[in-house]
Amino acid sequence: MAPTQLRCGDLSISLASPLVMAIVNVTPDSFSDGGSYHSAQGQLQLTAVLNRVEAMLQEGADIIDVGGESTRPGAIPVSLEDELARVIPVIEAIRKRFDVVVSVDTSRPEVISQAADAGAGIINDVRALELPGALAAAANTSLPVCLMHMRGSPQTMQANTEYDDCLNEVHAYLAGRQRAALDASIAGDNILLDPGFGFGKTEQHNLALINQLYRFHDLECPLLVGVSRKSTIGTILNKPVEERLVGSLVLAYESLRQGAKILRVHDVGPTVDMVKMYNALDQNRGS
Ligand code: 7PM
Repeated sequence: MAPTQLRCGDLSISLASPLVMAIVNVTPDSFSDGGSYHSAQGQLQLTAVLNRVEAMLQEGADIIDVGGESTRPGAIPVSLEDELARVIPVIEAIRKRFDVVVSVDTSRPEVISQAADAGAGIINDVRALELPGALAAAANTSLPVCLMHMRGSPQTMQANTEYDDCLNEVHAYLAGRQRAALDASIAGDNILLDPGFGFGKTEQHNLALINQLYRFHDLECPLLVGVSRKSTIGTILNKPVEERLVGSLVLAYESLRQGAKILRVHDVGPTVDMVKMYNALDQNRGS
C-alpha cells in the first residue's frame, strides 16, 4: 500500500487528500514563475522570496519546492557553489519564518545533505538520484524522495524523444529507480514517483502519461505530477507561458482523477480551488 502520511523531518503531511506543491525557482534565468528574486546586480533577494512564499501559503500551498538549477531544455549547467549559494539560504530563511514543508529540487549529493541540514523536508530529484553519491546522501537524510523520469539530460532531452513504448519505458525506469532506492536503504514509504511530464517526451507521450497515470499505481507509491505551464500546453493552445493556466488546470485535474497525490504548480490559488472542487466531487461519489 502507498503511504497516507509523509514524515518530512520535524513536520508531517497527510496524503489523505491531494497536496499542492508551489514552485519557487531561485535561478536568475527563471522563465515561468513570474518572480525573479535577483537584483539588477544579480544578488539573491531573500525578502522577495519570503514575500512570495507568504503569498503562496495564504493561497493554500502545502509544500514549497525550492530549486536553484535550471532544468529548462538547453539550460546552461550551474556550478555546485552557485547552486548551494542560491538554495541553502533560501531554505533556511523559509524554515525560520514558516512552519511549512520545503522540498529541494536538486540532483547533487552535497546539496541534498546541506539542504536537509538547513531544514528541507523532501528531496525532489529530476534525475531520480542517479548522480554518484546521491542515493547515499538521500538515504542519510531519512527524508522522502521524489524520483522522476527524464530522457537524457536537460541539455539533450528534447533531441531524442523516440521510444518503442513510452509508458512502458517510464514505468520500467521508475520501477528500477524505486529498487535502487530501496537497495540504498531508503524506506519504501519514503518514495514518491513522477513520470516527468515534458522531460524528453513528445506532446503525444505527455498526453499519454496523464491519460494512463493509473498504470503507475502498481508501484504502490504516491504519484507527483508537474504539468504547470509546460510547452505541451503551449503547443496545443498556441499560447505563451503566462496564458497556460486553464490548460495546466485541466491536466492537473485529470491527474487527480487518476490518483495523483501531489501537484507541482506555479499558480497556487487557482490550483487550490480546483483541488477543493475535486475533493467535493470525490466525497460525493457513490452517494
Ligand atoms: C523550464 C522548463 C524550467 C521546465 C523549468 C521546468 C518537474 C520538476 C521541474 C516535474 C518534478 C518546471 C520545470 N519539473 N520536478 N522540476 N516534476 N518532480 O516547469 O515535472 O518547473 S522543472
